[in-house]
Amino acid sequence: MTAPTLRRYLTHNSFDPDLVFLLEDIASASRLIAGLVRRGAFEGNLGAAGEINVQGEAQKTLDIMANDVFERECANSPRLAALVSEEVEEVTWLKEPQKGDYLLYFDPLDGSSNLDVNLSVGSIFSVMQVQADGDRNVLHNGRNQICAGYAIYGPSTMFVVTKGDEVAGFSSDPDTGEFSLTHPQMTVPAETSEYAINTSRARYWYAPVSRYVDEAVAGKEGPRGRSFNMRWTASMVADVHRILTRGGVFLYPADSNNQKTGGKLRLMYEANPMAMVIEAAGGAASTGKGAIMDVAPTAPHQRVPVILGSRDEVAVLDAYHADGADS
Ligand code: P6P
Repeated sequence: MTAPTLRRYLTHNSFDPDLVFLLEDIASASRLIAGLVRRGAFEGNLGAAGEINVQGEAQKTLDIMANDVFERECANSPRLAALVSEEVEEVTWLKEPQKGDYLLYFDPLDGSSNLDVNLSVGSIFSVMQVQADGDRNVLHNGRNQICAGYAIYGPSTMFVVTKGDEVAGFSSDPDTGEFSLTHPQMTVPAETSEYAINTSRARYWYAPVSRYVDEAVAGKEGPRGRSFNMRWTASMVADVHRILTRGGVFLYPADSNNQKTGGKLRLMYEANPMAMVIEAAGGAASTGKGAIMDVAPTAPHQRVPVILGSRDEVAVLDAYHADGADS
């Protein structure tokens, strides 16, 4: 029995037909971006674009190219009303919004600082719907996502998608590009002894995060009574994919150096979609003060604290946040 293709899986798992078209367009964009990343060095595209994006970050040439690929591949998707891209300040309206039309939020190339050192990067996407004819509001909380997922451009290219009930992982055949189901029903183990955080920011951490990391470093002799491992790839997609595959907890928390923004990662096209994937896989996704998907958005590019992964470890961090002062 050959593994089902992405289209067969989507059509056999009650994805709305127009949503199947959109997800296939996103998968096509991912396939093309994988090629751009793979050929980056040959085509001289690994460097900076010389522009600063709405995030105040130096754009890589491939950031802009990946964004253009998403726009081109998805622009004609039936019922797609708007695009919200990390790389574009304004919302791009493709049609007059009608109730039920799709809203696509995406980070076209996440972790692009890893490109010139040949480490895994990815694309992240989230889909919600227009709530009423003519409604141009794109600020809906994460519980309204009808599906979400990511592509990871690593040793293999994978496409991971959920509509909230289960998480399916598809691998791209290097010869044909076809995505086939290789990781059905991906689940996050509830327990873990592996955490991911940028420890160079330790001096900025608030007490709950410092306490968690100190106890993990203390290992068997410490209050947790066991050894922990640490991984940090500076590519959210790669860290989340590892956690989805073998468990772990990922932290990009609020700290005294990101007080103004409340975190680094963006709610609409990084935190929300990854939270939907992780929760659908049995994990948890928190800001430290509540579930990420319960955050009421106030701006398309707003940032939030992110603590996600194995349910039991996120619960420990939530408990420490409930105890500890955040200042
Ligand atoms: P830092 C990549 O720029 C990104 O948005 C995420 O993919 C990643 O988890 C994080 O930022 C890395 O941030 O501060 O460690 O470079």
